[in-house]
Amino acid sequence: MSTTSTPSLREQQHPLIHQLADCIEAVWHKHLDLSPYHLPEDLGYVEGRLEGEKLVIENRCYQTPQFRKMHLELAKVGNMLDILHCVMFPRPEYDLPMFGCDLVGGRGQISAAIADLSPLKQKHILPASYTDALSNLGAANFSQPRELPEWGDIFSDFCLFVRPSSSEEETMFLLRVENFLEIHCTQAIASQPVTPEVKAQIIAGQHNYCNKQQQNDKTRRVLEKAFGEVWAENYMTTVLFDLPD
Ligand code: BLA
Repeated sequence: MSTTSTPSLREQQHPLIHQLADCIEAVWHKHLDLSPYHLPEDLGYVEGRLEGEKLVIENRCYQTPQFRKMHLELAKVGNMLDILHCVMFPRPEYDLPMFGCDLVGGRGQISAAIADLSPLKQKHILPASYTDALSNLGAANFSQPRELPEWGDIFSDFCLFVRPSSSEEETMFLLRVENFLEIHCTQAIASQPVTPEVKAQIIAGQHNYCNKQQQNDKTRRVLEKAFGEVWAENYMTTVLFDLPD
């Protein structure tokens, strides 16, 4: 394992991952006042081995007045597996959903593309301003929708979970995520702090979100195989889905 810095991983990744990583950072820089966020134990850049292949993880992390932590992670396992993972954790003083996105691919094909603005206060119910803006985007039609796992009850009705089947569908996914981020950043900078009671509800919602995401065995298995069980548990609970205080 090493913690030195390296040229950007995205240049070696699937084009959709590269484009989405650039897009996420561009929207963040355009709308938000970013400061650095330091990950625990210098887990910014990590190398391991999985089934004889090199696993590289590159993290970028920021915070803003509205967001406690905005995490963009790129990972690559040899030529077998390419991953983009992104989560924006709102500060619990603001009634904002959780933006989450995961792209998983290998050998030139993205097998899982998921993006959502997930409600925290009430199951399946987003703030009305979000429902309005997201409804205005119209329906997203993909030829290969995918079934959410059991723990996926945290996601909203606007959740997109597909296997993109052509470059047109890859572009559609990219544009959709850009729309989600534009809506989210615009709403976030206009939002006002909530009462302590609502804040407590939001904290409970973030705990539930993180607990459910920690049940993703597919993520856990990749990390366990490369770094061992203890490291994977630590990484999933302190870097990927840490709970707010
Ligand atoms: C699926 N995530 C997966 C898969 C792998 C990973 C290998 C299976 C792909 C497939 O079924 O085609 C692996 N994802 C990783 C790893 C990391 C990662 C190793 O992020 C990190 C280093 N996951 C998230 C976020 C969301 C998410 C933020 O991290 C959603 C907002 C969702 N990933 C998600 C879902 C699945 C998935 C719903 C499908 C799970 C299933 O079908 O059981």
